[in-house]
Amino acid sequence: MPDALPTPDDFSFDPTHRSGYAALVGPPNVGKSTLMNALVGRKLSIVTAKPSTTRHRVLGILSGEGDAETPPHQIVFLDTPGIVKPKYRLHEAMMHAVDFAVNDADVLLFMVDAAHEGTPDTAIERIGGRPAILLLNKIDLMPQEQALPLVAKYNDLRAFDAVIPISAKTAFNLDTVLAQILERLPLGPPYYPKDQLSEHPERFFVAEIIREKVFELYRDEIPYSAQVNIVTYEERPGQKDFIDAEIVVERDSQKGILIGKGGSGLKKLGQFARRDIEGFVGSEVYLQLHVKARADWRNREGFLRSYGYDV
Ligand SMILES: Nc1nc2c(ncn2[C@@H]2O[C@H](COP(=O)(O)OP(=O)(O)OP(=O)(O)O)[C@@H](O)[C@H]2O)c(=O)[nH]1
Ligand SMILES: [Mg+2]
Repeated sequence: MPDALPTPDDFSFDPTHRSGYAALVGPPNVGKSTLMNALVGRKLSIVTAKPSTTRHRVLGILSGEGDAETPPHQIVFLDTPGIVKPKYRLHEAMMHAVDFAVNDADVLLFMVDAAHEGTPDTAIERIGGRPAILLLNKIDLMPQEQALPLVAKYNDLRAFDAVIPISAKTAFNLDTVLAQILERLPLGPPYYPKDQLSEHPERFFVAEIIREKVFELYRDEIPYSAQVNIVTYEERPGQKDFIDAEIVVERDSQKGILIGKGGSGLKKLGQFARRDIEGFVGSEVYLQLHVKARADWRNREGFLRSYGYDV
């Protein structure tokens, strides 16, 4: 006799438990990744002051046991790249990531920058009958008397189930965001163990941290021409983990700028990246960086695929 098969009871869950996907969608640089990190309570998705930082669908999981006001829940957030008109195959792949997230979503969270209002037509087109919440972010930058009419204006569109002014940065109104999501999330069991925060492998986060530093330390086209691949990630018992990462750029001239005089640029990049990687993985690491030029990789399907993009 094999071991007893699990009884249905082993799969039973609290019938008041709510679970589902909440996709964060909107223009570049409005604060989507900042919000997901704030809600999940861990920096899972990189954030920079430059637009088009996020390139993938980044998953962040928020689980709660519930209390008098809140049901037990698991919200799986899908952070997405800012919506752009594709200029490169890379952009097309990024927009696929947005579409996949939107398709999977039980609740859509559209975000705009409150100070740069635009008609969220691209948002409204994508709702498709599902619950949709509009978040007016960066409200901390705006006097209150300007914020209230803005909320009224978006409510008048009657396209969204709720319009919430928030600040992802100062955590203003995030409790309202959670309450509004939970109200619209289907009943169901958790999809992931309740202590899990994401599902990407460690090497994904490490590559993203290095890319964040490229965005912070370099200007113009360099951040946009750069791709980070983890070549080796070796856990070494009793020693620091060994990470070998390659940074791919598009031209030899960019390679030169990235490396800097006598390697000073790459050294600084490595120091900043290593500090954050160690904070993320919780132990010391040995980080080795090198740079390669791959002409026009942003338009080349083979490269994009091997770098993990959905083309
Ligand atoms: N003042 C203020 N700044 C914010 C707020 N939320 C985000 N930011 C800043 O806005 C910039 C962009 O934030 P991100 O979270 O990277 O924006 P995003 O929408 O994920 O951007 P993409 O990934 O490029 O689409 C960063 O400099 C953030 O610090 C906010 O509520 N208030
Ligand atoms: Mg982002």
